[in-house]
Amino acid sequence: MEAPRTSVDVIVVGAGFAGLYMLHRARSAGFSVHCFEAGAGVGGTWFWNRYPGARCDVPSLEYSYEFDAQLQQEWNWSEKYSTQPEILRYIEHVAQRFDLLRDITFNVRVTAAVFDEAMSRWTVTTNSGKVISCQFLVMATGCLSSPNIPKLPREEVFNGKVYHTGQWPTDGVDFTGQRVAVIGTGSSGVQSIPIIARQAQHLTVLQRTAAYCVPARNAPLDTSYVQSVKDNYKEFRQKNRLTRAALGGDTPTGTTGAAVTPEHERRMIFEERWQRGGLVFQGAFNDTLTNRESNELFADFVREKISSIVKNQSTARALMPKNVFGCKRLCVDNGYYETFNRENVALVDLNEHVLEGFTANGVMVGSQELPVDAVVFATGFDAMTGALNKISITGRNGQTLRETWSAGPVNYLGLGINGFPNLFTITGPGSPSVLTNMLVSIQHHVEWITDCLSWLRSNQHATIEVSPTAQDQWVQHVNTVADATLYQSCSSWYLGANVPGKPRVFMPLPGFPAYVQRCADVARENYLGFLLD
Ligand code: N01
Repeated sequence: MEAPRTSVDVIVVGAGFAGLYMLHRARSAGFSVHCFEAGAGVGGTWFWNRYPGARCDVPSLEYSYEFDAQLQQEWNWSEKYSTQPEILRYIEHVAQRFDLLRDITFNVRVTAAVFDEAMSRWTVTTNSGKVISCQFLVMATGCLSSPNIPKLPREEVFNGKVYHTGQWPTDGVDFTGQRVAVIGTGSSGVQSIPIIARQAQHLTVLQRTAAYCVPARNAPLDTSYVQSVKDNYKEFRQKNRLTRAALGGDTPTGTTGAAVTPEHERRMIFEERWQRGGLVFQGAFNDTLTNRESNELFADFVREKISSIVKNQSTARALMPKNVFGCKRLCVDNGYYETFNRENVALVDLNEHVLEGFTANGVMVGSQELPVDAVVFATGFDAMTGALNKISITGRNGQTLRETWSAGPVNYLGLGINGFPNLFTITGPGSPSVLTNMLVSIQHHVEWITDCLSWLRSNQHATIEVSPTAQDQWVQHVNTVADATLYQSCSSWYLGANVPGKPRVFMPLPGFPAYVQRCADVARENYLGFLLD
């Protein structure tokens, strides 16, 4: 890496999938760019989340960049769902192939950014004391990158080891012969629990909310299938982009639940998707998240499956989710429910037994000591706003982002915020982001932002800023779309409800195709809703 200059056109914060592509795209468009990354390497989510069993729940052939035809033809994924090490190898390969490393500073965290109104530039400060100025600041800080670690009393007295899935040690952890407790049963817990169970002497799963899990049916990729996708990669990607979640275009969403009345037909549809595996299960009907009756059909089917897989029926009942199906992100598992048939695995329902804190030898649960050698927090993230709010960002008139978002995030298109000129957020709240295949949303945002920067340059505008009216209307629009769904019905990280004290606001926007159309219209109408200087 060359030493960063003191002034560049664009600073990108974060070197995950979003930051790397932003760096590549903006540099290719002729801007000088520098990227800061807190980790020691590229990869973002895939750099930090090295927990046992970490893999993507979007199929490998979809969870990859499409901007370079040769790259997508040459790269070969080994499994239907890629593991974390394989995805990390891919992203490292991309960084090298496009010569990105020379413009990235690693092991440095951006701590502050202040907009200088006289100069129309951002001054960015890092924890290494570096101060650098830029015209445009692009936050590629990730939606799930700020770990949520509950403060349990007396952690300091615990003699064992404590881990968080999102901050896993680079060298891995060997649980052989150990008694382990995993707290949390979202995607990270569901993926790591089967692997830890196979390694540890004993595993106790501490569950607060039971998750809906669908089998992944992971397998090595069939070469003739891969070739058929590669032969028509453009059409394959396009089909995916036209779905609500920008994924699974080969498995179209069904009709409404009510349209399929005979029970045996419904069961056939569910069973077929259950056997196929993966997130497309959710698309068996098209009103899963808008119609309670339809939703209950899904919920009942999964509960029945749990009852048939888990031998101990009391454990099976505790594993059966009670909330609305899909209002927390669906988990895609590899033998999760089966793990509870193992002799060395126990489930504790935290609704019945309160998790009181640590002791020297373990944790106190329901007034009883559970002796363990290691505790794994699979407790998720301060999603979507957490990483941005960690940085002190000051826009016009001394206005800070933390204050602006104190009642929940507000912005326009999930891309820009009133009072913060020339600041862009990739896959920010208010955009489909986490409700989609992230790679598709990331590429869409990076390309939209780069086109915008080029347009500003060609039209000699120094700044672009969201108008207050456009922002108000957009926030209203996101709320209206979310209110028409069942997403508000449970305490998910989509709502910030997993983090104590965080405002309860539904952050992402459902529906990718309509959103893409809106972004294109805005750009075509000379960035309608933005103020230009
Ligand atoms: O986090 P989560 P995650 N005491 O928030 C529990 C993506 N991802 O890291 O539901 C006890 O989903 C919490 O309970 P509750 C994916 O988008 C993708 O698993 O709040 N328990 C919950 O059970 C995913 O959705 C992949 O009641 C506490 C769990 O911890 C997102 O990241 C893999 C607690 C947290 O679940 C986040 O997933 C991994 C407390 N104080 C992640 N606080 C794939 O691609 C929280 N919990 C497959």
